[in-house]
Amino acid sequence: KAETGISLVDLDEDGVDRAFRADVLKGLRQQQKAVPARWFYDEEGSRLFEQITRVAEYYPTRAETEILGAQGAQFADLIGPERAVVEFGSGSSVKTPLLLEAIAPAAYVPLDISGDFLRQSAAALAQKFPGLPVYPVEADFMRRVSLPDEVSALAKLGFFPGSTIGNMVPRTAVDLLRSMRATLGADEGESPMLLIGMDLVKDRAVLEAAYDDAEGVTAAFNTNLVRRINRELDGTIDPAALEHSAVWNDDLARIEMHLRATRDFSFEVSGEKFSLRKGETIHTENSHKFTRRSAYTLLLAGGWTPVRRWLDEEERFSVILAIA
Ligand code: AVJ
Repeated sequence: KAETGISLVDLDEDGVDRAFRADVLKGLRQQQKAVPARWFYDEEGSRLFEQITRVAEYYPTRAETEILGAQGAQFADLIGPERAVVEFGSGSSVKTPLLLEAIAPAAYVPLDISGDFLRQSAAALAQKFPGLPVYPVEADFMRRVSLPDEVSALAKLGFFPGSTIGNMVPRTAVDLLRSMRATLGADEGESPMLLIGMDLVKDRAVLEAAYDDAEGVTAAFNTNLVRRINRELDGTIDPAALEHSAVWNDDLARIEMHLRATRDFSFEVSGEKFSLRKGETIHTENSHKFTRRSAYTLLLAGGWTPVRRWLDEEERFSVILAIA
């Protein structure tokens, strides 16, 4: 069952996403210019991300998929078949089926702010798992979400793969983990569980290569943000004046992606004037990496107690099961 509801995307009279414009203008007014990473994912950005997951240097998707494929029997043991799986995000066509096959849950509830994408992937999954009730919910999962009545009596398993938690600074990540507790009913009935992918700290060269592949797919993904700003927000940014940069920040244990000005230049976005000096950057993404302890500390701060942790064969990526 998938009903069309009111879109959560707030468009102005010209069809421009107000939140996108507000985030971009606010970010460009800062001393260190920045645009939140969530705005990468327009149609072209989502296509480029898919392509990133297939480049040789970008190991996280392959490593996590390996874990999900290899540990199904243990997931089934620890999680059981009685829960509703609540996925934070629309679900990937590869990882989600691995989990659903392994535990054969009572229901599947994907949550996503983008209704079109959500309904598409929910329909594909419902086809692949004919006996499985699927209840897509169009919602911003950064806040507490009301789940459908059909799953109110079931215990929940939250699923948050991809190390997407790593795109948030710790304060935001803790807020999200606490919202997940509330969404999954931590204070009602049986304690919810959470299965979460968290990428690991490793050799700097391996990390930097994963975010600056030789084919230039990640560079294109980064620069696509500028093309989106130009198209949707009347931007006049010359994409050729910006170069992709991916650098490991060792103090904060994260890869930072920036777009760096190769010369001084000025530009406009939505009629507002901005300028960059040669060498200045627009910060476009953080991708935090974790150790066993830093992952556990973050989860505990968000109200989740780690139960079990799995790694891929090469020990590049972790999947952690936690309980509220
Ligand atoms: C899917 C958001 C986790 O941070 O590794 C890939 C996005 N950015 N290459 C990541 C991404 C550049 C990815 N996440």
